[in-house]
Amino acid sequence: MKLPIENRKYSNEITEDDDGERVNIAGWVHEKRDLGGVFFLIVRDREGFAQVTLHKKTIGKELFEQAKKVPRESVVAITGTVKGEQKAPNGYELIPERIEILSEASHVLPLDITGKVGAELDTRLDARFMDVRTERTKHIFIIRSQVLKAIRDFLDARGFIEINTPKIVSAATEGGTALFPITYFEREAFLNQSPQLYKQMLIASGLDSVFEIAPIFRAEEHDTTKHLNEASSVDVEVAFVSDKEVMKLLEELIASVYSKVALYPGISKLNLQLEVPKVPFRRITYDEAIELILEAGEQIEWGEDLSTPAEHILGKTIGELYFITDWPRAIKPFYAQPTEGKDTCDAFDLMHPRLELASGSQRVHSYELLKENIESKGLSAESFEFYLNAFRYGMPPHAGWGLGVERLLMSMLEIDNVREVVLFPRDRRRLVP
Ligand code: AMO
Repeated sequence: MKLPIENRKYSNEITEDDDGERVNIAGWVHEKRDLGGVFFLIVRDREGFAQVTLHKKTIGKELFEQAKKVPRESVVAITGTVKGEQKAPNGYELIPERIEILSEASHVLPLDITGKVGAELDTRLDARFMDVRTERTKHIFIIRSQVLKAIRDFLDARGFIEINTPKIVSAATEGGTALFPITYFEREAFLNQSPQLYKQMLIASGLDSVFEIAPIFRAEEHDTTKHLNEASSVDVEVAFVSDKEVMKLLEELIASVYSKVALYPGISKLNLQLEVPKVPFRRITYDEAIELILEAGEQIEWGEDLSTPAEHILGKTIGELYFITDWPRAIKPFYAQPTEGKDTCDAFDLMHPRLELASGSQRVHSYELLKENIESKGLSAESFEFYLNAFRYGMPPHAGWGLGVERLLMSMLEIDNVREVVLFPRDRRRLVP
């Protein structure tokens, strides 16, 4: 067989109307069925399944034996003639004249692809290349690709410019969550926790509305179903607007992504009825959130961050996507704009009833205030000089947010563990594959 395989067709590109045509297909041997006089090979490709039918009487002995022997999950290329067959997938079967084994699979497979035998998530992640061959996992990653495209299309239509900022950095941005130190020649450097400082500096560049979709690294020690050590974040920063405008942008983006994904036929493979959330989402203040949590009998003091049980109480009470606004200054980063005359700031979190999806804020754009805020958090203004400089020569007021791609996907697809929506997740124990 010459490569590339000439005029290769996906299984769903062939129909009963092609009856009598000679076609080439290629894929994995999904199943073998032996009915004595007839032997079926079910070949799988990205788009579905094709049934290859071998009648013992009419097909050459050599071909018949070859088909029987090929191990499941081997990669084959098949040339054959299409025959309309209502009982077969896509309404046709293929009568082969040539079966070429391009790669023979070992007999004992690490996973069952047909879905008849379930496997633990760890086993699936260890053999991820194979796990993606299963229908459910494949559709999760096709949807992930569609979500990213929907986000880019949405922001592009609103005049945003896509940026790329460094992932090897010299300073922390998100305080509380720890950094991964790396050796950078003679100096210490870190993997970036967020493109926060860079996206803000680009507001001083005049690019006006910018976004980035890129990895963020968090040295989270805890092993939970919603934390990764390497996650993907959609970061947005907009000049000359307030937190209110970027909250509106965020809810409209979420609704737009849901409505795009809802049209995807593969959604049925996940047994989902996707409901597009209505905008505007509900907004509650941090104070109101505290009241609801206390009313439900959970302990919390004003000024504390919300624990997971507290988030769940709110989620149960509210039951849909919502924003929490007006956070205490002390638990939000130095770049959030303080609310005048109060100990709160103009920051918000976007919450799904199960977990936090995004955070954002109006940013401090005054050089003096920013410097003061950095110092009041116990950080050295000197190590932020490269960032502070951008505030000294003309910095527009601005606002923005960061949205976790995996959090959005897992909540939208009703998936319990965040690792399911990352091809090769990184957590405390997992560094390979
Ligand atoms: P924050 O730290 O809240 O804000 O992060 C933004 C969003 O990123 C996602 N996220 C994570 N997802 C999986 N695993 C993790 N360990 C993890 N950490 C964060 C969450 C979270 O809501 N600079 C600000 C954003 C801004 O103000 O523009 C920031 O990074 O969905």
